[in-house]
Amino acid sequence: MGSVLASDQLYVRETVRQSVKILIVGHFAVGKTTLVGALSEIRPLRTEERMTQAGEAVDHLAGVPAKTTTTVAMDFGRLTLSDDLVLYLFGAPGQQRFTHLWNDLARGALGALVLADTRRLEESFGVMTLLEERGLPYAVAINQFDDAPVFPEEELREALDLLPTTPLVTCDARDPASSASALIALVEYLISKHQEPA
Ligand SMILES: Nc1nc2c(ncn2[C@@H]2O[C@H](COP(=O)(O)OP(=O)(O)OP(=O)(O)O)[C@@H](O)[C@H]2O)c(=O)[nH]1
Ligand SMILES: [Mg+2]
Repeated sequence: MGSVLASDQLYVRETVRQSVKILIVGHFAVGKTTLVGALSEIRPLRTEERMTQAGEAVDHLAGVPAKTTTTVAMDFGRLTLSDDLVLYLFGAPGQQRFTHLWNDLARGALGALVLADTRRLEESFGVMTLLEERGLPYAVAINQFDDAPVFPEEELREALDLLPTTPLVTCDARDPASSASALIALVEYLISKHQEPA
């Protein structure tokens, strides 16, 4: 952070032919801002606000006691995935009180990466429902926190009630390579859906 970006990273490459809007979604404190920050080749735009005691009753800090801020509107970043494809990443807040923002954020998006935490899997249903209501395809990435339980894939699929075709991967949102693999799983899924006969 704070480093001067090389100009070839600051501007979109001339070879880029396709730009795609992707949503990064998930419940409170699941690691959305961290993932966009780890992946973005430009300084990510953030809308963090300090959390106050008033929010304690609504935003549960179990498992993330060091958290002092929360996203109040969106995260934004950019990732050039190949010579001709650039992804624009929009992190959308998952708390119910922010769902009105979704109508704007979801417009024009091709798909979403749903981040989930195995300590609070049931909290992922809200965002998955919002995506399904909007017909947006998604992949699920478990953000593996150090002290969170690890479950076999089949159990996770069942607990999250995923369709057999929905990609499910594990990532560390702090790690750019791992986060990029999760996004690539989503993009490959979106491409395969696009190529399906109608
Ligand atoms: N151990 C560990 N901590 C992580 C990981 N990802 C995020 N964190 C931490 O978890 C906390 C929450 O991360 P954020 O990126 O702010 O989560 P968020 O989903 O943007 O949160 P809201 O915008 O408030 O909903 C931060 O303190 C991160 O440093 C991870 O993969 N492993
Ligand atoms: Mg955030």
